[in-house]
Amino acid sequence: MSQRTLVILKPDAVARGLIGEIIGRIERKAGWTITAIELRTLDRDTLQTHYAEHVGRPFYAPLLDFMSAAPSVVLVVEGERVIEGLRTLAGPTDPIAAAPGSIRGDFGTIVRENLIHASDSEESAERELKIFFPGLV
Ligand code: RTP
Ligand code: MG
Repeated sequence: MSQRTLVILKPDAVARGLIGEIIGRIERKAGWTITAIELRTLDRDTLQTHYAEHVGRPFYAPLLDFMSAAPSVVLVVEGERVIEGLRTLAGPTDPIAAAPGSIRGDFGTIVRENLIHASDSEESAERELKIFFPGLV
């Protein structure tokens, strides 16, 4: 089943010079295509909408500070079961719990600065793609 997902290479990935490495891993996966890509500093309004599910959690304010402080790379990736596949490629939220071979497992440091966001379900992908790429049909 071909799907579309929203991926964000977070400010730590850009600052550490890891975007080529991460994009390379996505490109090497057979059958997946990057159909949009942009370097973008995310504003707080956009991030509040994106992270609405986390309002009130203790990590919410520092997460918004981190995500708005420097440029990210936002991408649309299309392909076979790409939503589940990108979550697998990223690894679990906490880099210490993430297995080597996953992006977070190989390069992650602390839980907030975990390099990559990928939509976690079809519903999230649909919602998030509209937030970051409203012109997409
Ligand atoms: P994401 O939404 O960024 O793809 O990551 P995720 O689903 O694996 O994690 P989620 O639970 O949705 O959390 C969103 C982001 O918030 C930061 N976070 N910090 N305890 C903490 O300090 C903490 N917990 C989460 C991470 O940047 C996480 O990716
Ligand atoms: Mg999430």
